[in-house]
Amino acid sequence: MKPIFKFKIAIIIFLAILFTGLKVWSQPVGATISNPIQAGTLTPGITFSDTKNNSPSNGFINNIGQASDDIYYGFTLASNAEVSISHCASGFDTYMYLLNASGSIIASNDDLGPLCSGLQASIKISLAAGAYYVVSEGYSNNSGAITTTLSIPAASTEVINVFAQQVGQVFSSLETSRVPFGLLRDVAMEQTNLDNYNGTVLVDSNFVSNAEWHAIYQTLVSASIGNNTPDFPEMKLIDSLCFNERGSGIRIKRKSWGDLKI
Ligand SMILES: [Ca+2]
Ligand SMILES: [Ca+2]
Repeated sequence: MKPIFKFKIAIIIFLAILFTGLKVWSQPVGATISNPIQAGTLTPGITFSDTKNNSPSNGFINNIGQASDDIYYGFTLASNAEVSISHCASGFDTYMYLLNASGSIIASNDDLGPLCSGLQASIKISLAAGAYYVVSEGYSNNSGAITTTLSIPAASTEVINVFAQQVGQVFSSLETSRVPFGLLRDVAMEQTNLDNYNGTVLVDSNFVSNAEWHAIYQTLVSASIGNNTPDFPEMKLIDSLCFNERGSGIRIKRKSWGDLKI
């Protein structure tokens, strides 16, 4: 073989290795079960949502199920829960698989699942605590933007309802509209002793920890009674608006409603 041919062959081999290496290296997160998009440990009442396009040009590859490229998500359950997984917000015919920690398929859906009315896939299933994977892809070889959402129900709803029913029976004869400010401490699910924060004990600061503040606020929310109750924003909204504005413990500054003194 002439030296020039050897040189050409070496170049071709080098380019082939380089191309293959780049292809593997350029696979996006979510292309394989070993490198899934992490949804983390699902939080009760909080929806995880992510949109990715499984078009072949985006580098997700076809490992499982339909002929289209797969997008892998990983999530964990801290305890047993009913998990809702949906593609409802996607704009084309999708398909979905739910895998256990070993990668075995434990559920799948094409159309008309429990959460979506059309060609978008969805699954609603009770699962034990542990790690799972969701595969989002298109039916057959369809591709496009797929919005995958994961959620578990708010954990405290049932407890609050039971508590509210019992309190409602106790105070059924109370004329709630006459309760000043719509707050009655006797009906509250007290998560802290409010007397510790009534201002009668003078201290050099009214600083409370994040956990104490949550306990105070949630106690006040649960003291709501009647139809003249103030509008309490959800705790997560309070968190997002308040704590990034919180000063040195002198007061809590709210973006929309002025200062809240406690
Ligand atoms: Ca596939
Ligand atoms: Ca479908």
